[in-house]
Amino acid sequence: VLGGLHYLCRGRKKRIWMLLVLTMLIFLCALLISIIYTSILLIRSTFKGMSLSEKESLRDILPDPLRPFILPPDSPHSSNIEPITDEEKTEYKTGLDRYGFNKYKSDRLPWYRPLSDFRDSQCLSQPIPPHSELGVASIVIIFVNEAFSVLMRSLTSITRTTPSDLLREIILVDDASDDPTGELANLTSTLNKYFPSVKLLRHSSRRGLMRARLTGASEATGDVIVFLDSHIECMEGWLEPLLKRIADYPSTIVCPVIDIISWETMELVGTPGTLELQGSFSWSMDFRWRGLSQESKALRTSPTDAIRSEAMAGGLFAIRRKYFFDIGGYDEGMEIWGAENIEMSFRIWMCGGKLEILPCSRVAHIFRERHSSYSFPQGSSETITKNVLRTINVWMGEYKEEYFKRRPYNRNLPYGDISERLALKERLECKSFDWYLNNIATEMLVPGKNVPAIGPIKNRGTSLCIDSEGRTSGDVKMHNCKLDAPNQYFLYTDKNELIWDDDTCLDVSDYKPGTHVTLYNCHGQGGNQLFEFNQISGLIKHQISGNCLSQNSDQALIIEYCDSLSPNEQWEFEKTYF
Ligand code: LR7
Ligand code: MN
Repeated sequence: VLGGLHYLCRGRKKRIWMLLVLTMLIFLCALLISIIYTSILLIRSTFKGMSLSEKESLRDILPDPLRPFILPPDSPHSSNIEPITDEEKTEYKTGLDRYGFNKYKSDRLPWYRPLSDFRDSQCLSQPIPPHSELGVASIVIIFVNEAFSVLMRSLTSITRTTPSDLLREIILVDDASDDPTGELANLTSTLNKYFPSVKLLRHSSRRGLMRARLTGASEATGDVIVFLDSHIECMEGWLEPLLKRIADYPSTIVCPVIDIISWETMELVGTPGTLELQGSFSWSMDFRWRGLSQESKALRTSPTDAIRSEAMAGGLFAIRRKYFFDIGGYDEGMEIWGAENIEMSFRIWMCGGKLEILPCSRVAHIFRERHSSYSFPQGSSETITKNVLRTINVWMGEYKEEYFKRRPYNRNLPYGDISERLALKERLECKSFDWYLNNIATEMLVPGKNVPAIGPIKNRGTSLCIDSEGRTSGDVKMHNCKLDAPNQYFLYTDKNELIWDDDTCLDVSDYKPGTHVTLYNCHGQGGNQLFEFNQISGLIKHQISGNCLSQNSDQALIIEYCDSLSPNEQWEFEKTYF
């Protein structure tokens, strides 16, 4: 060989060439070996389920035991997301009846799905403080008979979107599910497999959502407790703004914006962009959303700023653990569901705290078709009424009469012993409900404040009264006057609206004399809903048409040419505050 080489490389030039070729050969060999080696590595790791690069990024988002390396199944069990066969249709129907949402579809959706980011773009450029300044959270989720796939999706979305160094623990409280479908039977083993660090506590009998949350809270060890419903999906970056705000203002309850997952499609249908709404309540003690008052608007300069909120929806919020207990936790005399959110809202504001919605934190929630996938052992309206009566008797003082105006038949129902809650109010030196109405819930309709006259509204000609008949649409009728009739309790506001049951307005959309007056959702835009009461003549003029309220022979409320001499156009309010 050497001889041959020597022969080939006889010339000086040839030798140099040969050297070059040899170097190239060696280099090529090395390259080939390294390519083969990396491919073997790649193939081996793909056999383990994922590629190297994927593995690296998963390690980034799943760094500790709360993010078990074995991921829950990500792909649908089945492609049949729409029920087709009779059997599938029955499964769809049973699911909807039992749970109030499309459980059929939920069972076929992956546990994890990325959600579109609805945050304002400015949220993304907010500086994120070092995690060590934020404190750690304990997430408490209570449930009773929750659909298994929905519960798993809630947990998966939390573990995917929550930085592990901000999470102390997830505590699940099973409020004595009797599990009629049997699908929760494997809950413990599934948790052990996919969510080994989730703590599961069980009540042996139903104790209701307030006491279930207290059970979870008393196990929590983090700086902050975050309460969530069991049918939610968190969006990227949801927790950091909540913790940041509490770190800055420790006696604050903060809520994420609640995006809507439709019960029908199970898709996210929340409104993108900035949501300029706050939580509030009606005088019949239902939670509702309300636009921001001028003062609340003035408190904000950027779409990322916190929204001051009169009340909270109740299911999703964060609070410093110590503060939660100091401020009175929940009223243990309340049962199952309802009013605890209003009670806590009053208490927080009146006893020195604050309640806010943070637009950069968003959590989606399944809004059911109808209420509850669980029973109310004492009956649903009895239970909710009891919770409401406890709330108003502890916190509202004389303003509880506004509730009884709307629900007179609930006045004498039993609501148990509230002395402990009254003592709490005393101990915390809480302010009055009057203070709350004047400083926080400033747009609630209050007779004598922004309501100069209240019904029943009596016609001098016929002595009949304007009556909504309990409806929120359709023509308005006249009935015999009754003092305690909620359907005749109309408020004449300082904005010149005639309002029944907080948000139904008298409305006239055709301006000809003889036109029927209808009930219509109050839009606050004036227009067809403005009336002017003249105390002296007794006329109530529909401003835009220039005609006056009257009644026809069919006992319907109509508009007519104004005639101050006609008794049918003269009206008397039950009480005025002019
Ligand atoms: O006896 C019970 N035991 C429970 O553990 C009854 C209920 N629960 C659980 C239940 O499984 C669920 O996880 O409590 C949680 C809340 O019950 P839901 O989902 O039936 O309530 P909701 O979403 O219909 O109602 C809202 O108002 C309630 C008032 O009592 C609670 O405050 C809910 O937490 C609250 N939910 C939200 O705020 C989410 C957004 C809704 C809006 C607007
Ligand atoms: Mn809910």
